[in-house]
Amino acid sequence: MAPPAAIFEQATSVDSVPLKSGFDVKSFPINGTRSKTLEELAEKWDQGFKFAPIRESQVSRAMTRRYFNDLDSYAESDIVIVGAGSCGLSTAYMLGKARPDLKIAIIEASVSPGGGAWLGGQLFSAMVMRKPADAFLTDLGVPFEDEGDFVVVKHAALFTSTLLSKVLSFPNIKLFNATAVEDLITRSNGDGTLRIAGVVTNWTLVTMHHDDQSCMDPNTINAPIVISTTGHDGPFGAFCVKRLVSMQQIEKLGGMRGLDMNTAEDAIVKRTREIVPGLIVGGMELSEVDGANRMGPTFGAMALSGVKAAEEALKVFDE
Ligand code: 48N
Repeated sequence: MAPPAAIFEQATSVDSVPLKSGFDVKSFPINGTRSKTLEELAEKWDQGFKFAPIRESQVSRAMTRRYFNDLDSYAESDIVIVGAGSCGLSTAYMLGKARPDLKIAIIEASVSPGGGAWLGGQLFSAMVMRKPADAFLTDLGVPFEDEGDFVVVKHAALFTSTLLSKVLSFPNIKLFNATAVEDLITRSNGDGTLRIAGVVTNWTLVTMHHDDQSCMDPNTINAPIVISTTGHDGPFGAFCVKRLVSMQQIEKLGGMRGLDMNTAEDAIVKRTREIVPGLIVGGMELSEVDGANRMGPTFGAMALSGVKAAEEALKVFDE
């Protein structure tokens, strides 16, 4: 029997599908691929199909009990990652694999994590990564087409959704999305400099409306290491490095420079580092600190900056 796709290749519409002789319509994919359980269900739609009974409060308690247990547990985290874009998620993936003993909280302002990595560039689907970042894709299990000096993932969402699913599957990682970091917890080193000791958080919608409401105090998460990957400048972007400037811990931002792929990607990966004690910066947020060039629609530096940021963090825990 010819595979269904091959049949549809010749079709101009479903009605005119030139069914190959011997094609058994009843074996059409939907019937051929449903699991046994779903298959059994399908026979019951009209014979008393019903969901199991529930009381609304059971749903509420199932969500809130878990969420508040997580808030309680991650109030003291080992590492906080600010920003779940391609760099932050790559960092989390490397840390989750390397150190299942560490408690890692990811704080993401948007409801949907992934940052700018759902499309390749100018709304085009394919994602380009320059070698040697293909090694990260291989480690992650994301298929790509090899074009010599670079590789192409057929859809950026395939990379980001695979990375996100792997990160969320680690038992020691918790994603708090729709939650913004709106300040940093600091400790004085006694010489005018500060060490970062955690983050100050609020629901993102609250953070966005501090100016038009009475005070809505935040929550906190203590952690000896914060890794900030909040992207280049924008409404929320480059948050932690901007805060370092306003706390006089760094003099000023270098400001992201114009697009130069060859310069930008090497610089971002090589300079991923601890900017002040307790705060590691990676990804495009770094371009705002050092005045690095931007690279535009190529993502290898985001993945490998994440690999490097994880290494920098583990140096602290391996000491
Ligand atoms: O994707 P981004 O913006 O940042 P990166 O560094 O992970 O990846 C950057 C990459 O997408 C590019 O910009 C590409 C390579 N283009 C380069 C170029 O030349 O244009 O993700 C940052 C994430 C976002 O999801 C934000 O919502 C989040 O960080 N975020 C925050 N989350 C919590 N608290 C905050 N204060 C905050 N600020 C940003």
